Amino acid sequence: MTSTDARTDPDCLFCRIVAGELPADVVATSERSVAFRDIDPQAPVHVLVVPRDHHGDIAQLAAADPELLSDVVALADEVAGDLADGQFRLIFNSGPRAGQSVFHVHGHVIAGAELGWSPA
Ligand code: D5M
Repeated sequence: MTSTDARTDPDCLFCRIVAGELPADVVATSERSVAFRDIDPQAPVHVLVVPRDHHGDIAQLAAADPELLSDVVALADEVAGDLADGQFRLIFNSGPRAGQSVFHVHGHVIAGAELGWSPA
């Protein structure tokens, strides 16, 4: 399936969370995106921001719907302001070797602490 084939994928974990079929600790929403706490937090604030529409990764989202990518970033900023001091790291793993395990694009909002810099 490509990013333009459908707006939802019934087999996609994050599509099912967006649809309310699976539970999640939702902390913020916009018309087009949903933010929920990561199940395995790596920082005091670790929230995933996902577009409601299914796109596999950030490059596919940017190519197909740049306004939706902008909406994801705006919701990440809102979450960091609500749950931390407004300063945050926004990480999009893209591809298995970069650590992507769920193939519905999601930004990791990491905040609430002094952050180190050791991605490898
Ligand atoms: O990030 C995928 C992230 O998704 C990873 O940090 C765990 C998180 N995850 C997996 N399942 C859930 C559920 N059900 N709720 C909340 N968070 C979840 P990646 O960049 O693809 O490795």
